[in-house]
Amino acid sequence: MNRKIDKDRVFSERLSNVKPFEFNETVANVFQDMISRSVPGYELLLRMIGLYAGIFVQPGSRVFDLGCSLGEASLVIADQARGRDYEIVAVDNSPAMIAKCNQHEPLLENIEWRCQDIRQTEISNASMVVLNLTLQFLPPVERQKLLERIFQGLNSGGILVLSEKVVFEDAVENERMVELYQGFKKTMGYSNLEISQKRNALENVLIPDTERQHLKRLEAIGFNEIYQCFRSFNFISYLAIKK
Ligand code: GEK
Repeated sequence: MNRKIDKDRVFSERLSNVKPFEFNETVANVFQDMISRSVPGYELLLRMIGLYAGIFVQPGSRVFDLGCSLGEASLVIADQARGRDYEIVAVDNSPAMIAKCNQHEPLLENIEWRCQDIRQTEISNASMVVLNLTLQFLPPVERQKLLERIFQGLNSGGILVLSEKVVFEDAVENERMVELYQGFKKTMGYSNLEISQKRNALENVLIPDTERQHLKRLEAIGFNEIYQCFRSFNFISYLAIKK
């Protein structure tokens, strides 16, 4: 893959009509810059996923990277679990993202880049399932069902990595966190115009849950150990283990 990183200017010009956000070619072309400047701690999240892979990937099993975008998490997993006999199934329903994944090293033959809706992905014999900032894009009523299927498809000792943007139950706290998060984006070089247009574009596209909703759901589904291993502003990541 061409690792040259193009700068995200998708929302830099004033738009007469801000359309709902899409993972199209324009976004895919700048996605690496967009996500690393928009998600506080994105690189650390990837490093943590690699660390989990080193510990939890079981020989003979499968790893699912659901909503893989440019495949960064799969690449880190492949690096950390090298030499083990296992497969990675990396899924995204954006043809533009998967086209770019297909440009990664052909030597990564244990990764299947698949253009598919993750709601159609059959999960079985999994030792690790990654939902790194993806669940928040599914319609809320469909989240529980997907997580249940993931739980059923995980082997004993398998893990789910769930990273998400969260919303706060208390409106004042939520406003404070939005203010802090926008401040973070400014430190990453985004203008007020870019921040507000992107926020409008994501309205009704990225629908965050609360921390309580995440925890209740993971517990109800049956995950035995749930750790919140990461937090930065309104972003969290859980490591959930099936005994
Ligand atoms: C990373 N995990 O770099 N089916 C398949 N893919 C979907 C669906 C769906 N129903 N809905 C959304 N996506 C990545 C980052 S980005 C997060 C994940 C973000 C895909 C969508 O096309 C996009 O590529 C990805 O989920 C979300 O570790 O942009 O904030």
